[in-house]
Amino acid sequence: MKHMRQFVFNLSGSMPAKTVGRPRRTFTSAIRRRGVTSVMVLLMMFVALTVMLSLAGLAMGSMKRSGNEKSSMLSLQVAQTVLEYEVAAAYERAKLNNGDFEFMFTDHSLFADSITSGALAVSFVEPQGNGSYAWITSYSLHKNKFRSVRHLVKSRDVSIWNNAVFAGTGAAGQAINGNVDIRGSIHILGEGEPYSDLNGNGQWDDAEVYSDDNGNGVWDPGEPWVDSNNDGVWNSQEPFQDTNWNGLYDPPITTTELSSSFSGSALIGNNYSGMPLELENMVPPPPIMYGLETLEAEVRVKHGQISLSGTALVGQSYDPDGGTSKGQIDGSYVNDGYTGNQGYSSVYSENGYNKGYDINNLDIKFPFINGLGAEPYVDQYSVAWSTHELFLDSNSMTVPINELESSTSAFDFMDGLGNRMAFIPAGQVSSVDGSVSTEDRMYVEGIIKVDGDLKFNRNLGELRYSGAGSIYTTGDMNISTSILPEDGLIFPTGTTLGLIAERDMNLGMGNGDAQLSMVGAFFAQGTVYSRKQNQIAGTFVANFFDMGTNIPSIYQVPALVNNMPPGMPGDKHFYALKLRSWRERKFNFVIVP
Ligand SMILES: [Ca+2]
Ligand SMILES: [Ca+2]
Ligand SMILES: [Ca+2]
Ligand SMILES: [Ca+2]
Repeated sequence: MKHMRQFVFNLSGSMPAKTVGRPRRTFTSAIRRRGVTSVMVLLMMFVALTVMLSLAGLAMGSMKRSGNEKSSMLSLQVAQTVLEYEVAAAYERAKLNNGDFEFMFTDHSLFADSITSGALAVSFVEPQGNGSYAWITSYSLHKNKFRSVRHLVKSRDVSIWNNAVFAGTGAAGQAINGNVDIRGSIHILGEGEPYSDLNGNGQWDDAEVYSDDNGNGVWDPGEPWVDSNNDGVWNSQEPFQDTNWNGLYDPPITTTELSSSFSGSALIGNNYSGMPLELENMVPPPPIMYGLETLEAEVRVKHGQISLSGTALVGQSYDPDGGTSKGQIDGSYVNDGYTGNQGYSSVYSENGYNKGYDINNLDIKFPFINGLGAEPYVDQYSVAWSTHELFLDSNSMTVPINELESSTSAFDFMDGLGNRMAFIPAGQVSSVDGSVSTEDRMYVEGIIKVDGDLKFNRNLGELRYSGAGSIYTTGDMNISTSILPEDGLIFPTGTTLGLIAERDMNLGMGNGDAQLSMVGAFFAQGTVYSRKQNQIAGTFVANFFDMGTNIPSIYQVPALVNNMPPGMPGDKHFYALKLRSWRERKFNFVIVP
């Protein structure tokens, strides 16, 4: 305004020369010739001139302002670019730090100058709470214009083993069948059985229909056939991995099919409310966030719907345990939504019920041990194995045991790789540490392989374990007894046990089996079958789940994902990055150059 006013004043000073010089036949000179020159006329001229000169002043002022705005905009662009760069960098660093952000100050001025000459920029990463959140802030200065923007970011561990239940294939027969009480996260892919797409059409193809004229059960050249794909040749069935052993290819779950169906008192919960005390004392307490115990439960379904009927719930409407445990789940990402006679009205999630699957970019697949769909496995020493089976076979010790029962004699097998398995019947002195216990005990260290099936007989009563190991069977794992840490040991930090079945895992399926209590990490390439009201702490990873009608409970142990038993399939870490908010920071000061 100051400049404009001066401008108007200076030009106004020349007005008399213009108006009192050589008379011209203009509107004003005509008036003068008529002798009616007056203050009124001068005033009109002054007003007209002032309006014109003011317009000119405005135009020049806005040119100057647009220069300032351009600098400010460039400064904002630098701040935003630096912010995006730092978010990506902080995410990469967090991946190497169990997903937690670390404090970081970075001078980005060289980078900023390359974006806009003369710009300066810095950034801060400020972790919040337990480190899974952080404010990331950038500051930039360009030609006296200061701008700052920030993101609140969250890293979320979406690893396969950071769930109570992870289901791979799924099928029209449902990935999870039957009622179950799940505390913690679930992740269902529902991708269908893996297959070789020989004709490259993106789907599994059965053999083309033919007329078996010579009755030998196979197509022979010359026998008529229906060329479904019009390639001029008869196509055989595309090979597939029959993960549920039903003799059929199970396709991906469609958008209108169920991935899981919950009714009765089924629950996907975010807390340990109602957990048997015996189990709760064997695992660390859940983390506390904002004053509430929470399992940070999220529900993810890539393909298929979740059916909720009766009193079945996803999350709870209130915080149980007198308001000390979190009721709502942290997030629901069910791509095809909820159905059933209650549907989404029984979903209590912080992000509502209608968010789709959110981590397609991570391309998480079911960790097949072998066969079609098996991927290379990188072990803890960064050695890559073409399949997980090859890793297990090369790093395990095979024991000549297919059943553990009360009459099994004490044994203690070990090899030069640090693998060891001992069985210590009740009342006998342990060959591992010399102790005596009234329970049947098992010590597992490293990776133990069993050819064929392994059965844990119910006459063991409870089997108590110590050590840090995994047992891998090339057949089924049949569990008819409770399997728990030894007294005083906490899973998974004081002791840890992984059970790996190349085929199915059967829990309490034997005639006369009682309900089981178990703590561990459980993997089945086929199906996990559960009967009885089993109480289990840990994680199940399998292609299918058949939970029956007796409502087993599965309590996720959040510490497991960072304290895994050795050699478990799918123990690679995946972290998702979430941008929770963006805002520009305003400051009440001016930079003086
Ligand atoms: Ca095909
Ligand atoms: Ca034939
Ligand atoms: Ca064909
Ligand atoms: Ca099948």
